[in-house]
Amino acid sequence: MNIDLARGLKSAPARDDMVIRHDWTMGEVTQLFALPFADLIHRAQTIHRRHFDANEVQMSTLLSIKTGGCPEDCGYCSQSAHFDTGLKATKLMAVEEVAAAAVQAKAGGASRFCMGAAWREPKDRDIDTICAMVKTVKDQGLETCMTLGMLTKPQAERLAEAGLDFYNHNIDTGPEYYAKVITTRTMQDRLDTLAHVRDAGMAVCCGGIVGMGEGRDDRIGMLVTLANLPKHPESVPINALMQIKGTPLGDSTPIEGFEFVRTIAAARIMMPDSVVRLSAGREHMSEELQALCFLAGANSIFIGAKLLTTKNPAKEKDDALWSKLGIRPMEA
Ligand code: SAM
Ligand code: DTB
Ligand code: SF4
Repeated sequence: MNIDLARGLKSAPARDDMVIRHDWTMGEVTQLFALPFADLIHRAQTIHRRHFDANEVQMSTLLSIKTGGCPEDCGYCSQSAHFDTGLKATKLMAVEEVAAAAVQAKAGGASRFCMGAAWREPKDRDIDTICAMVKTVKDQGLETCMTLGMLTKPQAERLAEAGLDFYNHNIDTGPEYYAKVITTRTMQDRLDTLAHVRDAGMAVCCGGIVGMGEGRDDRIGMLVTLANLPKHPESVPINALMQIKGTPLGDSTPIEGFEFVRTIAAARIMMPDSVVRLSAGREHMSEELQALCFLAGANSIFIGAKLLTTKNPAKEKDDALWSKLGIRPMEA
């Protein structure tokens, strides 16, 4: 194997791309982002092919099991009670409704079923119902993922015992920009929850959002924080902001396409063993931009026409794209 060829450029950081690292610096990742586009993609694709089948994409479906009325003030979110977004709040869904949605998700080609609740944190009295949801989804032969807000250690242990495979809890942005986005909980609160999830033995799904008015340094800060965790998240969702009218970030300047692809490529290079998810935002992306994201090392997506409260491409449109690109679903 020709490592120099894989690096592609003399100005690339002189560290071995074969090693899984947890000591990334802002300076090194700034250099990565500044590479000529072809060199960056070549390096990301080379690493991608060492760790994954480059034509396989992991496919998850999302279900909002409790929508709206959330006490947190995340400036991007349709579900925060702090902003008037016109969203109707609901109670926690019944286990049978979740089971029916899981059957549909499986039929639609998903291998993982992700359940999201608009909570700051689950109440202990809801945990039995949540665990019953995990069991019923697993019975369909699907992997399970939940995103319910912050967890205590005992709550994380209960979810792990119930068989929950993944827990999603995003850091959302870089440390410097964080307070401009959320004031009701800190980055450290999030890192504490991630530690409870890890200690309980579940796989971690953790990433963030771009296109919230942050700078490249903030995107780099987010990736450095993720890649320097004691263990890389198994799944790293990179969401392009779905702009929501009525939220403070609803009028943010959308991220430029090549900058989004660079963010995906850097995530792939920094976390070679992780599945990188081209997460929210596909609805507004061209087929060509999505293809560039896959070339840059994205290998996971949400399928199904709805994310939590916003749109995602329809199955027919996605199936046509997979066929044009020769993409196959990754088995669980
Ligand atoms: N309430 C829980 C929490 O925030 O911890 C779980 C659900 S929350 C909707 C999960 C993640 O979805 C957020 O952390 C954020 O990264 C992402 N998200 C929410 N709204 C979004 C939007 N409008 N565009 C892109 N990503 C979004
Ligand atoms: C993640 O990183 N993205 C998903 C999932 N984790 C829970 C959520 C995207 C939400 C997009 C906005 C909405 O549909 O409300
Ligand atoms: Fe609530 Fe989660 Fe939305 Fe923040 S992202 S307002 S915690 S639902």
